[in-house]
Amino acid sequence: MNFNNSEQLYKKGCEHLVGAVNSPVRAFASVGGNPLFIDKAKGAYIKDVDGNKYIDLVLSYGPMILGHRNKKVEKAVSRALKKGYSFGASTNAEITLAKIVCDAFPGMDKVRFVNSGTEAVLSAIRLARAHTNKDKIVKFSGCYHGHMDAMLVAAGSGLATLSLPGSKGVPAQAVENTLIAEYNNLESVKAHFEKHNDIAAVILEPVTGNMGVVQPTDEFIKGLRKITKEHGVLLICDEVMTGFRSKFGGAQEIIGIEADITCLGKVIGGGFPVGAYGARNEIMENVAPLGGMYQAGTLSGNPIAMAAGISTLTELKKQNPYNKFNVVAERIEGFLLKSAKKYGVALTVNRFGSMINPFFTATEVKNFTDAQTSDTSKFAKFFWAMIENGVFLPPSQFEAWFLSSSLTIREMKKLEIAIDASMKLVANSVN
Ligand code: HOZ
Repeated sequence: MNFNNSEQLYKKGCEHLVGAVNSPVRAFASVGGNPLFIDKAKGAYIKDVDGNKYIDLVLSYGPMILGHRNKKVEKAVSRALKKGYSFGASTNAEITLAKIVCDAFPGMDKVRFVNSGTEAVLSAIRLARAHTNKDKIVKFSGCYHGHMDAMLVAAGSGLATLSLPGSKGVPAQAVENTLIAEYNNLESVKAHFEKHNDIAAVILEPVTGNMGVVQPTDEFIKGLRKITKEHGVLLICDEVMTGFRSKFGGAQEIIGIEADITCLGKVIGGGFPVGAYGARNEIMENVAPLGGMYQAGTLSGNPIAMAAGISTLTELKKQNPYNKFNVVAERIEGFLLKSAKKYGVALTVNRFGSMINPFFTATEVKNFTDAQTSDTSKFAKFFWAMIENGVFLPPSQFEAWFLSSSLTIREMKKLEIAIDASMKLVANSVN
């Protein structure tokens, strides 16, 4: 496979971009080599600037749930473009998307659109503090909630990929109200509740994607909902990845809980920059202009992004691909486990709906400590072998693979062959 054009763009990109990327996970730092530069994508496939074509399991880290350039979304975006790109004033499209989102989440009467998942979380945390008049936030190690200062502690995603415990440039005061607990360990939360009476909220990815895919046990998630209610502490579900992806009503619909505040992003923008946070009226009424919690944005509710979101969610509801996702993910899990067994590679596979990923460890992965037992050098070899076999994966052991409704039996056959060849290479290069 030839990557000459990507190599050249990488060198050129390094002159004026940091590491030639605009987000560190894209830098291939933990798998070695230089990032691929993308030319275009369609359906289940993505093509790099050297003309190499891959089945895309990155899907822009989640948003492209219908595959790339869905015809209906393209039409809706083109129509919106003809009317203007940004107005700095309200539009009917915002009301339409707000209704679709609030109807999907029973715990949400009102929603505020922002431009990214990071913005959604930082606003949700401010809102929780405004509503409770308390400051502390309980966060779980391995959960990633974007790059606001207070959440860059024991975070997954890029920090885990780069093996960074936290970020430079975050003042100690910015994280002194962040309390860290262990995912799937209710006792670790109770310990904080016993010690502190100024906790505003507990935030979590109800199913994680940023330390790889990890599901909560029923006891953990139901217990968390119960004790937060008992203590008058808000439960914030960061469903930036899982919202509309696991199910139309997010992971909450599957695991049977209702958050006090839900954060969304990715799928709700259909590939355009959108985030959102929403809650019951009594909570959202704290937000300006109704209340005294300030949060704003020039491009928030951007008409093009709203059009993409409305058409993506409308099409998603029509396709209802959630059963298909389970079947496809189960088959991919089967391919991974079968080839790992065949070649004697220790492997654990976690999946939830259309999110799946293998951990190169024999340990069952229930939290960040378990996830970190993965052999990341094996993942790096697997990653490049998959590239050579025409599959684009996130360049990190700790990022979920995403499925789109564009995958067909044809891609499944290719995936089976690619996984088998890549696992063989991992086994051979280790032994
Ligand atoms: N936050 C996304 C999922 N971990 C990845 C996007 C990025 O960091 O580039």
